[in-house]
Amino acid sequence: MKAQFNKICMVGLGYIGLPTAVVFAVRNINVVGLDINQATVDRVNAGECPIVEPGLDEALRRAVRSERLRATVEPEHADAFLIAVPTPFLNGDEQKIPDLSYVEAAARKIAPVLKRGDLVVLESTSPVGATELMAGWLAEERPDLSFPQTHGEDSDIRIAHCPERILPGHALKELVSNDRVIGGMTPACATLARDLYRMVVEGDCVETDARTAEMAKLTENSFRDVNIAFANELSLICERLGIDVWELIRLTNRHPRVNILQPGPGVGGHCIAVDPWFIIAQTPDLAKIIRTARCINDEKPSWVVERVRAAAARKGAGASICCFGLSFKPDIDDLRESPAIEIVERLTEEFPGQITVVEPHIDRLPDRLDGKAGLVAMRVGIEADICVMLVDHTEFRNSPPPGAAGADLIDTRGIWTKKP
Ligand code: SAJ
Repeated sequence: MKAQFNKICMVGLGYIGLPTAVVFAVRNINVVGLDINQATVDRVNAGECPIVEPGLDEALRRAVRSERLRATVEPEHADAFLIAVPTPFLNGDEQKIPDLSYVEAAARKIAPVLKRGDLVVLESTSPVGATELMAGWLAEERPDLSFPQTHGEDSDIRIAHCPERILPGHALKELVSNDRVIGGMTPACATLARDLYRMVVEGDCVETDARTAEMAKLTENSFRDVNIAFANELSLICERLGIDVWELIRLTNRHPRVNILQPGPGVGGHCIAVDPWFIIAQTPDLAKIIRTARCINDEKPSWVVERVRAAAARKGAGASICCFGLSFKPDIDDLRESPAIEIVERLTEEFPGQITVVEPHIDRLPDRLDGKAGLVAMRVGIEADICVMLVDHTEFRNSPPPGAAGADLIDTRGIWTKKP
């Protein structure tokens, strides 16, 4: 079996696939990006970056100019196929069950161009067993080739799961420096996938089986979710007991074996609030802490709204309310699945005409808030009767707390209440 990768096909040119394709291409590996969206393909081929990620613009331009990277909507031959397509919930958010239809569509799409010796890697965050399902879909399409589930180490096609673990905003660096968990359907599958990743990864590439690799990714994000939920629960308890939770955490974290994360207005983004449900869906009777943590974090926006409601009652009718920050975490412009947006939207319904927002990373409010709230400059926002800190952007951290006489400050990030 060859370990020679002359050409790689990246399936899905989104937040993970595109930076991954670029990282391989700038290291002089031929990459073809396969996507279902013609507009994305056209933009990539024009050297234009369709997503916001520091440094990606320039690297993409270089990759396309050097002819190492191009994009297409039609599958073509390659030596390795890396699949990074969405794995959302089935039927939207109602049922928290993973939807593998994009993975299935991607597998069936590349199946016709597979040839003996090829490697197929699933990178999408997936429930345990998804890699085996993918192998099944490929085998259905290509009865002329052998696959690891039936032929083990003698299979024509090698299959592995290698979950991405990059932090949005640090993609180009983390794609290279992070360790990778490489789960093969057989040991030979893992070894071949490791050879591929070693071409660009400077961290360790650790081999395991596919199911463990799937669970590793879900575990990492569930670990973070559970730990944020612990901090969020503490913030509720401390509020009731009249204790500053931020000071409490700073003090307890001085213990050599305690490291509590930070409370906030809730957990946003597309990963940490989603991936734990993949574990819960498969083992609902066992995943008790994981489920409880999800619920605690999902309920936090309601708690923030309740606190604003109480402040508004104190201030009297028509009090002006300014919310600081909309993105799902600091110093980015990514508003998707942001608890701050959920909070602001609920406040605009309850207090129409009274809400303004300060968000230095955007020029206009998202459609769902358009016409319901005003986007204002910081100097205007700090004059509000009630100021609600939702996202601890550096710009906010570096500014003094709002100073309007008698203003009510609701600080979900602990940057206005910090003691020296
Ligand atoms: N948050 C808190 N308190 C904290 C830390 C985070 O409330 O102490 C909130 C943030 O404000 C945000 C949410 O959690 O709303 C998630 O932010 P994050 O920075 O923890 O994580 P993501 O979603 O940007 O990226 C995560 C990362 N996973 C882990 O750190 C275990 C990243 O490495 C993964 O690649 C990514 O999910 C993914 O794609 O799965």
